[in-house]
Amino acid sequence: MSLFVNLVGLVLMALVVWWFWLSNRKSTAQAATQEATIIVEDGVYSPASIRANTGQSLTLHFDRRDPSPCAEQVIFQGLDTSAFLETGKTTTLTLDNLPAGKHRFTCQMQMYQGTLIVD
Ligand SMILES: [Cu+2]
Repeated sequence: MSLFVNLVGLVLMALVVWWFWLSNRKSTAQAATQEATIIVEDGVYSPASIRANTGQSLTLHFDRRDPSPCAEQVIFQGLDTSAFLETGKTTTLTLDNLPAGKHRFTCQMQMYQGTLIVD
């Protein structure tokens, strides 16, 4: 009887792990891209998360709609890349030969925050 209870417990644990892993995978699943448009407005980048493939290039079009000075620059931490964005215009930025990892991109005051996931 206790063996049966243990088995049921194990199966339930396996189910929980499987369920958690599955739902986790669903929420983080994002297709890798080579080109994306990011709207800069109201203190947020939309989308704020971009996924790309290691070693490939990525072209980003920043559509700045926020006139405040806060939004004027985008900086890719650790990638040595930054750009000035003109209000009401789209600024295109191309990143080549992407290194694997999670790279943050922010405005100069780090109020706008985004993540570039390269894998
Ligand atoms: Cu800012």
